[in-house]
Amino acid sequence: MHTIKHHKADSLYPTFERKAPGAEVSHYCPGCGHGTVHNLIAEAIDDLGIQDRTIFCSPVGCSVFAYYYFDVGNIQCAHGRAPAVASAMRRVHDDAIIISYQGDGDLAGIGMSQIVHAANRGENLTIFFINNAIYGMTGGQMAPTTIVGQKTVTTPGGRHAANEGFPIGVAEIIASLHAPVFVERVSLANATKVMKARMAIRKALRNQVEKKGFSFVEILSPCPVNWKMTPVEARRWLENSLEPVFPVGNLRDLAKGPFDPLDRKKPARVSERRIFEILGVNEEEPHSGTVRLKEEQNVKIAGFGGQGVLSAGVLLANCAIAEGLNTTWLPSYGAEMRGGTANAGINISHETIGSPIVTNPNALIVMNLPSLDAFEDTVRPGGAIYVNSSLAKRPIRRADITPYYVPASDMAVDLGAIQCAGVILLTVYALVSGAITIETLQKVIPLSIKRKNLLDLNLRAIEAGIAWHRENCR
Ligand SMILES: Cc1ncc(C[n+]2csc(CCOP(=O)(O)OP(=O)(O)O)c2C)c(N)n1
Ligand code: SF4
Repeated sequence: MHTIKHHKADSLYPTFERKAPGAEVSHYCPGCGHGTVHNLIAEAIDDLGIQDRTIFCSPVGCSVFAYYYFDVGNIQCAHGRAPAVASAMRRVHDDAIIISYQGDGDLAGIGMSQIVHAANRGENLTIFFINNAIYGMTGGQMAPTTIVGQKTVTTPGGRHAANEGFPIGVAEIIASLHAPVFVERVSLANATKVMKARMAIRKALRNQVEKKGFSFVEILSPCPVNWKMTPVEARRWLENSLEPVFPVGNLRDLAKGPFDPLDRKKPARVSERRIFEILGVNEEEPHSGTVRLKEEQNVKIAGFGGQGVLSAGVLLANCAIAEGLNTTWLPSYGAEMRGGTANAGINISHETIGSPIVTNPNALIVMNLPSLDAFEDTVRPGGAIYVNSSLAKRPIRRADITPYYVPASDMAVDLGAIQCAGVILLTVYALVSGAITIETLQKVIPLSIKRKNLLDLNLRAIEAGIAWHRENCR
């Protein structure tokens, strides 16, 4: 006799630990399609042997807690942004199998542009789009895929095309682009259709394993609770009302043949060496490794656009790299090309840096008065403020911070170029904090400044900073 043993897929956790009440059970409502799709995906992951290299991108929506279920790498993405997160991971993890799992509110509402552009780039990703024609998690509002006449919380009289537009066929939109290799719509209306869904899910994952390109599976899925039906009624409605609007079937399968819309054999990747060149970092330059930080440096450099605030930040971060330290640089600037406010946060540490954001710096370098006004209160007690006193002509108000008033713009004008003010302040910061050495600063600056006269000016700016420090800080 033939025996079939059913067991839970290895890539699903054995129990779903949740906060009580209801610990160790799925948080999905009875008859919900999410659980079915989770199973189909998990079994495919097992059978393809990819559990250890799969990264699952959870959306915002009822399936937000997919990371409680899938025993794979997990990341939870901002609403609708999973395709962008997945694309970024694609670029850095060549061998990872990356799944973006999204509802219709997430993918076709707030995230429509993300999915269209990821598909258009032909990212080698697998997208599972759970279309239940409603916003489930938030209590049944109209989704872009809600069908005409369907009653929802926000369309109590039923969706009317003249008011809310027509339901959007996302699979058709994706199939209208050149790059995707596999687009299929499936349904969970009955057991036979679930088996078809199973095959499409496997195919979409296998395509990624074989590096074939962008695969998209739209899955028509019941949401009995918000459709206000029993699970059995919901499956019937799915078949009789949803499927006619969203016909199931394959819309594209280029993965079958040799055709590769993106000519993937010749990947247009930027080499690491080129990235170093763009950043102005010399890869061959041995790290000096001489600096021992007294404490992690969280630096904010702020001023107005055109003062070289952002490039001073890049210079500092590159010096930190040259010192063999970990660093991040995160710019923030107004929409204007010139004259708007600009600031950059730079972290420097011996340890791995968790976030590039600098909210409370221990070193603030301010190039003008508005920046001093804006950021003085954010500095941590015991920190330091390096003030460009040529433009920020007031003493600092805080007593728990050490100020350094450097007339950097006047000094830079004396040298012959006002743009050098940032380098003067950076030099004073380097000498006071010890976070980077002057030798490193002198070595790194030529990597990003190619014009000889500008380079000379900047090297003289460093000398001016050293002289100011000698006269004022001893
Ligand atoms: C930026 C942002 N906007 C709105 C919300 C509220 N919100 C949470 S889930 C959701 C809709 C989810 O619907 P869908 O993607 O269809 O998934 P389902 O819950 O049906 O599985 C919305 C609008 C949010 N969390 N974040
Ligand atoms: S609200 Fe709908 S989509 Fe969400 S868990 Fe319940 S049945 Fe599933």
